[in-house]
Amino acid sequence: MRMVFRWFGEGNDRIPLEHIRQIPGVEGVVWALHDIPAGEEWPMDRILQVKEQAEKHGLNIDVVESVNVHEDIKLGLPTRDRYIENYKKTIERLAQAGVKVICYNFMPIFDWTRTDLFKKLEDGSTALFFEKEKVESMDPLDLVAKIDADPQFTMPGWEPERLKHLTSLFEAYKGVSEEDLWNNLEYFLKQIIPVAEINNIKMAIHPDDPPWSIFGLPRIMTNKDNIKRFLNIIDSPYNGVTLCSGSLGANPNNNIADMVREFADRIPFAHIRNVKVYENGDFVETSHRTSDGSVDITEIVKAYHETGFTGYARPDHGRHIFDEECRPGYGLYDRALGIMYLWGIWDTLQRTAK
Ligand code: DNO
Repeated sequence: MRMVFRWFGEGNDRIPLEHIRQIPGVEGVVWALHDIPAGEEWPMDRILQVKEQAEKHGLNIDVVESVNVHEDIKLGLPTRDRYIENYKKTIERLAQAGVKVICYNFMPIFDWTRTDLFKKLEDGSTALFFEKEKVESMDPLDLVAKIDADPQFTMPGWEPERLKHLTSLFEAYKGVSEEDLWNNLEYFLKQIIPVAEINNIKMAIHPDDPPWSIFGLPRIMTNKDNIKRFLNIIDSPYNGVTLCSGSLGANPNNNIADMVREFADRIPFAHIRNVKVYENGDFVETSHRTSDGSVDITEIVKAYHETGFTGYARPDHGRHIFDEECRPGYGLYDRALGIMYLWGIWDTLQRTAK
C-alpha cells in the first residue's frame, strides 16, 4: 500500500506541502489542475510546475484526481471526439511527467453531493452530511436561482463553469437512460484505454457518490455488479477502479471488503474512509475508525492486505476538528489521523502475517 494525500495545489490549498511531508508514510500528493475546464488539454509547463513543487518536498505526483470528463462525452454528443482527443493529449503529457494513475468519474453533471458541509457531530467536530429526503424533494434548478443571486456560490468538487450551465445541462440529459450512459462510457473507454496502455497509465474510475440516481439523472458506478460490468467492457489492468469505501459505503448493501477481494488486480487506487448510514438513508461522514461508522474499515484493510495490494491509497474526507479552517472534508488533522489508523491496521497485519 503506497500512501498518498490529496492536495489542491499551491494557492488553492491551505495545507502546505511541508505539513503533508510530516504525516508518516506519505509518498506523494494526489493532485489536479483544478482551474482547467473539463475537456481542455493540460499544459505541460503547468504539469511540470506541480511536479517541481512536490518533489522539492520529497513527494511524488504519481496520482492525478481528477482529469474530468466533458459533459458532451457523457451525453454522447458528436462534439465529444474533440474533447476525447484533448483527453488523450493530457494522458500523454501526464505520462511524460511520470504520472502512473488517473482517477476520473462518469457522473452526469454533479460530482459528490451533500446537503450540509458542516454538520455538527456529538463530539463537537463537524462533517459532511447527506439528507436523503432533502435531496429527493429538491428541485436542482433552485440552485440556478442561488447562483444567480450569489455569483460567488460554489459547490465542493464542481467546477463553477458547470454550475453556470445547469439549466441547459438538465435539458440535455432528458431522455439519456442508464443504458445510453453505459454506451457513452464504452465509447470513451475504447478510445482512451489503448492510449493509457501505451503510456503506462492506469485509468481508475471513481464510483458515484452517493451510489444511486439523484435528481432523476442516471448513475451507473454504484455497486458490485455494475463495477464488474464496467471492468468487462475492456478487460485490461489499465481499465481499473478507484475503489472508494465511503462512496459505495453509503449504500449498506455494498460489501466493500468483498469487492476488494474480487477486483484486487483492477484497483490501482483506493479511497478509504468511513460513513455512518442511518435507517432513513441519511449518512454522515465520521472518523476513519471502524466503530465510529457503518463501514468495516478494519475488514477492508485486511482484504487489501490479504490480496497483496501494492496500489496507491489515500485517506478520504475527514471531519473538521481542532478548530481547523479548511476545505469541506479536506482538512489536515482528521485525514492525518485516518492515515495513522490505516497504518495501525496494516502494520499489525504485516507483523502477524510473518
Ligand atoms: C470527493 C472526491 C470526488 C472524486 C471524483 C473523481 O471528495 O472523492 O470528487 O475526486 O469523483 O473524479
